[in-house]
Amino acid sequence: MAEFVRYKMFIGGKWTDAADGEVFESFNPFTGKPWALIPRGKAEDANRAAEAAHTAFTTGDWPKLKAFQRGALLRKLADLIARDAERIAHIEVRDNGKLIAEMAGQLRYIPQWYHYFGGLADKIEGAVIPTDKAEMFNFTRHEPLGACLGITAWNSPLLLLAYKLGPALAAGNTFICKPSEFTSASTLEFAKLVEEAGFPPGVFNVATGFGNEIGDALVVHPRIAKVAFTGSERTGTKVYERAASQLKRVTLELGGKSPNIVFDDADLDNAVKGAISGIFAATGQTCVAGSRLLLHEKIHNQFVDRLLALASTAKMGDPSHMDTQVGPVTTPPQYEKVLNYIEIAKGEGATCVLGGGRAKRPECGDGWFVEPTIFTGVDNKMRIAQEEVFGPVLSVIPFRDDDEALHIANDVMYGLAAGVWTQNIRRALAMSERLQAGTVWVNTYRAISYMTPFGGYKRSGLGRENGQEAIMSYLQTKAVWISTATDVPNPFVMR
Ligand code: TXE
Repeated sequence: MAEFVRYKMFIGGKWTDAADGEVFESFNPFTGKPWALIPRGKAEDANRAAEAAHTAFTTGDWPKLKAFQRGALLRKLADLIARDAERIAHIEVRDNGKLIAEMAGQLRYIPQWYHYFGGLADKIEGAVIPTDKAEMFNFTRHEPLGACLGITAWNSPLLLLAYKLGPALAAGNTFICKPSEFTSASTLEFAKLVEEAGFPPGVFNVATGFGNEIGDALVVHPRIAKVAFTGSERTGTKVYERAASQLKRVTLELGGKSPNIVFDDADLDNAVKGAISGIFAATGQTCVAGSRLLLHEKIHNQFVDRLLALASTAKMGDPSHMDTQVGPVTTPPQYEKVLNYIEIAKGEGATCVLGGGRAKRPECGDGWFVEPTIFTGVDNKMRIAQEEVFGPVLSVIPFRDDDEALHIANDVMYGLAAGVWTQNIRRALAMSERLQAGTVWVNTYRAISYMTPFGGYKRSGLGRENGQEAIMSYLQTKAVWISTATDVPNPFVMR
């Protein structure tokens, strides 16, 4: 039997097994074989993690640190991530099936989150209120919330963690990450760097296991002050309900069914590349996937021809090869789900013009590969146009004019992102104003930065991650009133 890497959880600064010793296997999506064992934490482990994070928040060195010292620790962590970027990128490729070409770039970029939020740590300023009351000094302080929980999805574990952990720690909170049970390894590797950076024990914890076991136990744990979640709309709704039962703060980054709209005045060469990167990059497993391609009727046919010409050359295979362009689907349930949606689309009468099933190419081995798939003749009412597939499956929908494009684009329950391809600045501005989405890209797609707010309209989520705004969702405001009067006025009336 092959050697397994056996991981431990990171709780209260210690590496530990689950209380009952149970483990589960983590699989390599390219080989379809297990390679690592991960502790299967449950309620008792959730309790240990929540208590450790709470203790670190209330006692010990962390609450004593000055804001600039928290910032310095975050910057040190950033440098360690940069140092180990390549090693961790390879672990993610093995555990997740993501392309090394994408992961190497992502791991080199992630340190910026910790530099940026490290820099913000000592810029959290309250205000002095020019109060209307005589002999009174009134000011506000922004204080951390306590132990925060980050629940991450499998598609980009360390990037999604950076969105949450950077602002949480900069604001002075402590943190528990519950990574997806499909891809826990990179977060556990990351925890080694947090330890090396010298954060006090319990400031950052990783609690591994299944969502309905340790995940739910953490969400409802009384020590947890806030839940920041990335994942499906369905689970996000459940987490929101469970957290609401204890009035916890919640931010949610959920799915999307993002429109990528190409007008007849667009630079078509660039738009074709934008359409491809919108749906086939990361094997379509991104929340911002441009899974609905809206094409103006005048350019529809020639655009589809160009799209097919480029998409059919996509190189599939081993994600650890730098020149691979489409890797495997990350999990077996996701693999089945994507294949099922392809059948649904066929059943709904959409025309499959590329792919349309499992990839049986020799270079795909035993991996969970789906052929890059394109459907034309899609009506926006079809399930393939309304539901998140989260795979390399594109729905092409024609439109006649700007109003119709806008109507189709907004006619879904989601509102995470949208792309617009046009050379007309008036049209670009009008569309970016009227599209119901948290991000609008014009003549580009999938641009994301630590300094730009990110989040969803409608059922794509609640709150924003990244940018200066993000830090406020990890803070609460306290108003302080100090009387400078020498005696207390009439105690029976409000001051
Ligand atoms: O996600 P879940 P899954 C979509 C995608 C995919 C579907 C299901 O369409 O097919 O979601 O994927 C934790 N209490 N996206 O099952 O269930 C879970 O352990 C607390 C889109 O992986 O949303 C994991 O850590 N936590 C998405 C995290 O929630 C719970 C990215 C996400 O799991 C829990 C991923 C519970 N009761 C999937 N149940 C995007 N839009 O980026 C689960 N979890």
